Amino acid sequence: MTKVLVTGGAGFIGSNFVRYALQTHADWHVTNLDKLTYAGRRENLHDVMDDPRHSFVHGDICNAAVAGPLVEAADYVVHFAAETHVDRSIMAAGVFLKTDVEGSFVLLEAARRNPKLQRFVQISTDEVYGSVPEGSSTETDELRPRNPYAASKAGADRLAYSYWATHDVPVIVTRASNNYGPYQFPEKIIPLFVTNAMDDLQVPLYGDGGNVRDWLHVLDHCRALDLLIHTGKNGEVYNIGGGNEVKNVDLTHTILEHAGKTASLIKPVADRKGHDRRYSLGTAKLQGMGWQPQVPFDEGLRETVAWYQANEWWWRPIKERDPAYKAYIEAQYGKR
Ligand code: NAD
Ligand code: TDX
Repeated sequence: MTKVLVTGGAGFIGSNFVRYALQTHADWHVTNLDKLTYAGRRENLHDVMDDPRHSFVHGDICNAAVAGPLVEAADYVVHFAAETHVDRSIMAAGVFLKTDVEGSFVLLEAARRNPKLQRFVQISTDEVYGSVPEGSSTETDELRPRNPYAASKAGADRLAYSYWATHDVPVIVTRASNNYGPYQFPEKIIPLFVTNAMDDLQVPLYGDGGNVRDWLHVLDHCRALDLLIHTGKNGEVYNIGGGNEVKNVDLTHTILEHAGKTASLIKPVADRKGHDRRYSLGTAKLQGMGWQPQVPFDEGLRETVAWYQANEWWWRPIKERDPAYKAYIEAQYGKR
């Protein structure tokens, strides 16, 4: 059995990756280390919790006593665990530095002690490039993060690289664009807007709605990671972009259409502080290795909207019964 340690595997992308990995690789045993923060939920793993090839460990990547032995036992580490929401990093950045930077440091230190480790995948993000007015970011571009989340991720991205350059830890760094799909926490634009629309609540569009994000289906992300784990080159950075650059205002109209609602639900609200105008990833490097995104955005978005419509059991408890979620929504958007 190949021993794979996934961190943050109870979150959005991590849980999709765990499911994908168990289905795709019969010879993988996945250990899933997750702190179960507000964003990490056992519900995300409901169909794989009892799989004998999946072991869930409830723990913190910052805790070396817990995380260290798991890293030391692994053949591959796929490190997703992070604080991930830009708006929360604008409200309070401390936990972003703690988890995203220090947590990565704890894992990398342990990786130094594991001579049989074959791959340490540092999951970074397109946000490390900062706002891109024109053209597309390539892997060698300067990093210009512009919000505390992005800066924390950039710190971890370069720290991971340094452990390859200095200590020969078999690190690859991946920078993906905005993911969408099932099990995304309803603070991010797509699940927030879909679930609000279903309840005829307004959808708060920041600024003029002209900001552009490049949408990547979460399963296309998983497939790219799988390819990179097997054929990537240590010390290298890989962009993973969906090639679907869409303005937020256009995305919002499409979501409302799919949800069977009208544009009257759109509520223009104050802009996000330091709001990056555009992200755009050049993906020639990954495409040269044989990867192409397989999910057309129209289809993927329609299916994703349908998933939230069909899975109210998954999101209603968060939106209706979690006091921390309600407090966050009020702090971010004001009282309804
Ligand atoms: P998420 O917020 O849905 O999940 C994060 C997970 O990490 C949760 O399960 C949470 O409990 C866990 N976690 C947080 N702190 C932890 C800690 N100290 N110890 C152990 N577990 C901890 O995030 P996501 O959207 O799935 O993102 C996963 C990764 O992908 C992150 O590293 C993020 O920066 C990166 N990324 C995300 C996107 C995107 O569009 N969502 C795009 C590019 C990169
Ligand atoms: O209520 C909202 N209204 C709105 O207009 C929210 C939540 C967002 N937006 C805008 C801001 C962004 O331009 O929508 C766009 C997408 O916002 P988010 O879903 O918060 O994602 P973003 O800030 O682009 O960051 C995401 O992609 C990169 C993930 O959250 C990060 O973890 C990832 O690294």
